[in-house]
Amino acid sequence: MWMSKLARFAQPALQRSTSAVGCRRVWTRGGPGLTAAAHPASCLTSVQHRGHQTVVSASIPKTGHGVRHALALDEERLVEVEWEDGGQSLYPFSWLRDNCQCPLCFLRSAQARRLYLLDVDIHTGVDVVQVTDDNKVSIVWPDQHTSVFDAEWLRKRCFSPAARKTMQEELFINERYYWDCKLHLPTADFNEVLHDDKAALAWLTSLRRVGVVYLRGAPAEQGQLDKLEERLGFLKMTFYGRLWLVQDKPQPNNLAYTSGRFHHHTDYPALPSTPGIQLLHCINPAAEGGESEIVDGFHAALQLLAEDPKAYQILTSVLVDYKDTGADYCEYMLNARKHTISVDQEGRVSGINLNNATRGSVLDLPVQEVQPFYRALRAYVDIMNRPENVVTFQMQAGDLVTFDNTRILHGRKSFISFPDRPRLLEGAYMDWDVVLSRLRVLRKSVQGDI
Ligand code: OGA
Ligand code: NM2
Ligand code: ZN
Ligand code: ZN
Repeated sequence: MWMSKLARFAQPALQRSTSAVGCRRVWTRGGPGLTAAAHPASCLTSVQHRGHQTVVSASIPKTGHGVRHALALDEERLVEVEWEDGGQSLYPFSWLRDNCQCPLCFLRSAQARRLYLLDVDIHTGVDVVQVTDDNKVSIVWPDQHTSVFDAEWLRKRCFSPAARKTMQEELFINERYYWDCKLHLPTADFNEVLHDDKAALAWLTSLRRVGVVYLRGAPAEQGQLDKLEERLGFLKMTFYGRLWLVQDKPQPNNLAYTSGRFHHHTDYPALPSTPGIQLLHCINPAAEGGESEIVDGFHAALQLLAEDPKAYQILTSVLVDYKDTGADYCEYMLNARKHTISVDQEGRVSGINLNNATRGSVLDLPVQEVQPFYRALRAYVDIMNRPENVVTFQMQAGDLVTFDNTRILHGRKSFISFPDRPRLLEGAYMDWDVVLSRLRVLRKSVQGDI
C-alpha cells in the first residue's frame, strides 16, 4: 500500500501531479458517454514522508469585482451589470425583486426570505438603476421600494453557464478524483482534525474528492468515534446502533461479525437511506490476516461503461432488492431497492450500492432479464477485483479509516485473532448532509464567506 504525507485537494487549481497514475481528476458532465476521466494524471502526490500523505487545505485567492456600470434593459426585463474587469452579467427583474436583501424582504438573522411570492410582481419593470458611491447596484421599483445589491454577491450569482457551474461546484463539491491501486492513501492526524479547523477542512475535502481518508494517532480504545461525532455534528443511528463493534460473534446477525472474508461491498443497501460515510476504528488488529481492501466504485463504473456499455446500462437501471432481517438495537425487517450504479441528472456516476451478503433472493425482473443482470453484475465485480483497482492495507491499533460509503467498496480478508485479544473494530455511520454541512461551515471559518 502507498500512503503519502501531503496532498492538496481543497482547490482543484492547485492539483498537480508528480506520478503517472493512481488518481485521476475527473469532470463528469454531459451524458454517460462524456463521463470518462479528463485528466489522466495523479493528484495525490506532493511531498511524501514515510509513505503517508497528509491532507492539506489551500486558501482561495479573493478577487474584488467592482461594478463599472449598471443599466436596465426594459424590453428584456433584465439588468445588465458591466464589471470593472470588462465582463458583463444579466439579471432578470423578477429575480432581483424576489431576492431583495432589505430587512422588509429578507430576515438577516435567519438568512431567509420574508417576501412571499404572491407579493412579488413577477412582471415588474424598474424605475431607476444606479451604481452607488460604495459600488453597489441600487434599484428603485415602480412602487418606490428600493433594493441594494452588493457587487460581490451579484457576481457570484451571475447566470452565465460558467458562473453557475462554479457556484454549484462550490456548494456541492462534486468534482471527484478517481483512483486505482497506486492511490497514496490521504492521511491526517486524528488529534489535528479534532482541534485544527484547517486540518478538519482538508480531511473532509479529501473525503469528498478522493472518497477515503486515513486518520492516525487515535488511542486504541473505544470512544474515539464519539469525538469525531462531536467535531462534525451527529452520527447516523441504525438498527445496529449508533456505534457498533465489528468482531467475530456467536450467532452473528451479519457477515461482518464473523472471522471470514468479507468481499468488497458497500454497507447497508438494505437501509432505504444508505449511510453516506463510514468510520472504522481499529482497536485490536488480528494476529493474522484481516487486511482491509478498498476499491473506487466510481472508477470501476467508468471502466465498465467503457468496456461493457450494456452491463453499465443494466446496472444503472435495474433496481436490486436488498434485505436485512434480525435483531440488534431492536428487531428489524428491512427491505430496499437500489440501483447498483446511480447516475445523476447530468450523467455523472453518483452512487454505488453493492453488497453480496444482503442482496435479496427476491429479484423483481422479467425472467428473461435475470441472466443478463447476472452477467452485468459479474462484469462489474470482475472489474473491481482486478488487482490494479484494489488498495490493500493493514490497520494498526488506533488507526481509523473514514470513507464515502456511497462510492467506495470496502472489504477485509479472513483473520485469526490472538487467543486473549479478539480482533475488534468500532464503527459508525454519518450522513453526507451532516458532513457537507460541516465542510461548508469549516470553509467559511478558514477561508471566509463563500
Ligand atoms: C463491516 C466491514 C471491515 C473489517 O463491518 O461492514 O466491512 O475490516 N468491516 O472488518
Ligand atoms: N454492520 C457493520 O450492509 C451490511 O450489512 C454491512 C453493517 C453490521 C453494521 C454491515
Ligand atoms: Zn426589499
Ligand atoms: Zn462493511
